Amino acid sequence: MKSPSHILASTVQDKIMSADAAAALIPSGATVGMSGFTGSGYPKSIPLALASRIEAEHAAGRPFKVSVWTGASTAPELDGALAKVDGIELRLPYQSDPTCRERINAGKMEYIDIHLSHVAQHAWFGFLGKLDYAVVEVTAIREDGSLVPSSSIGNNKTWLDQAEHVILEVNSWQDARLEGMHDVYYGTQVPPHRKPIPIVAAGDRIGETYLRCDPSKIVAIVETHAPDRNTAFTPPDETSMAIAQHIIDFLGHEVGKGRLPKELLPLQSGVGNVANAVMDGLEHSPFTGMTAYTEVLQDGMLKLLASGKLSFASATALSLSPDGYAEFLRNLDFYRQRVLLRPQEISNHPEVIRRLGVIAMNGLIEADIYGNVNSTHIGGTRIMNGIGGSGDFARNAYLSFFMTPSTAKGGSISSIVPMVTHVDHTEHDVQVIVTEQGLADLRGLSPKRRAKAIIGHCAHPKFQPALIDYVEEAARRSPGQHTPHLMDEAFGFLERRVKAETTPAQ
Ligand code: 0RQ
Repeated sequence: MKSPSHILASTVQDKIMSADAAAALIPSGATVGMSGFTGSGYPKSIPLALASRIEAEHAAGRPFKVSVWTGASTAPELDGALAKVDGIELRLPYQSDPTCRERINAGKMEYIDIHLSHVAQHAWFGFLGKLDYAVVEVTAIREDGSLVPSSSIGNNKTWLDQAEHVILEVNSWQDARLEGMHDVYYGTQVPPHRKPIPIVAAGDRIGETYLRCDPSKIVAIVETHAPDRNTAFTPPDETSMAIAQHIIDFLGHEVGKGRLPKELLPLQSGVGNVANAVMDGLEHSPFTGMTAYTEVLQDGMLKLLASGKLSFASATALSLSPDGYAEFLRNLDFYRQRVLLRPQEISNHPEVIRRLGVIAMNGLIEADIYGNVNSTHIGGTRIMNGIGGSGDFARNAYLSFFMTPSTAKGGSISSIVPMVTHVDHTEHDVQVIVTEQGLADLRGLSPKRRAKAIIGHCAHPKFQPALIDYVEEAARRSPGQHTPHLMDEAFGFLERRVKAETTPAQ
């Protein structure tokens, strides 16, 4: 049989098979470490084949589930397909798939929401149990058996190291010119043998270009030709542009005060439209020579690279729109000089984030008047996505921003509340909160002063009176006056108060 050009190692040729045959190797109850990070570099055909198999098993009355570990969110062909057939016993870490979300919130799927930088080390420490299979997308298998990573690296290094068996998807859709854009660091050790991670600038290369894989562990290789999810961003609206402008003005203010250099410090930007809008806003800002040390490279950052405003971006995944990806491929030789993809344990490493002095910018669902942030839960019980890398960056950043529109659901819900219904980022990790209304700089403020700043600058005018009322009432009745609260009213107060204000008297 003629060797396809992207599978060059002669030792593994006999492992090439169909996705159905590869999926048939995975037994019910297995734990599978899959590649994939924010819609890129995930296996495209094996999860679908596995989902069909699970569906057939269920139709025959036989239970069949697997546990799935990934880098972060994937796509309908992986999370969506497996969740739809009730094939996932347990899922970790970050996901954003609607079917997964529905199954998790219905109590039909276990989900562990874990800091992205923790996943690999928890696997090495043995905290998560045994990894049976790695299913990893790669761009090519080289003659010496080393693997050219694809459009994300995520936890692939760890899955390939830790899994008992390895299944590779070699995706010829991924551009061969991705080769050389990766930096896979093999120096991480388990305590007490750890050494410093030698990154002192966003663009530092410290590792290897390829992933290693013990060929004796490879049980199947499947060839695919399928695109990444690559969803389009909505163009920045008035609200996200206002949030972006507040952040840019504040950064300018910090440069003026001498607390930031004029090219700023390495940027981290979360996922989603608001984060993308901030990058868009930076395009029209006075800052030049910026760098990024982040997880995902979205369209906004690509534009900054193209214009030269951003000189380098380190990430673990590309997360581009179809247009963004087309631009990336058109000018790949340019971007190759300016983009590096690393394992997520390095892109999100607390030590490196602290050393570089990253400026972190992440979204939130609700923030309370004292600066605690909920990024993950609706109403305290229903998961939206997960904490992702926001905690890795927020706690260790030089400056940590959290941003959101001041209201949700068509203006009916305030994003600023007396007490968050779930805490992801404590008041100790949150330095600046931004809404379209304004920006609250919480640095150096005690709790009561924070409340004043957050309500005054960030809350929507419609909800300000109720929040002020809460604070005043808490100042009268709270047993402790460090962080005054009315425990019996904290969650219901705002709703009741606003309802009373808007319901006409009988
Ligand atoms: O739901 O679409 O059903 O209406 O939450 O909200 O406003 O579209 O905002 O897409 O920027 O996401 C925090 C979820 C924000 C995201 C979060 C509802 C709202 C909508 C989404 P609908 P928006 P965004 C690095 C960083 C955690 C992970 C992270 C996130 C939906 O930023 O997942 O930061 N962050 N990772 O209607 C009820 C409220 C609400 C609310 C919003 N107060 N009450 N519903 N919603 N606020 C990247 C990685 O780690 C990979």
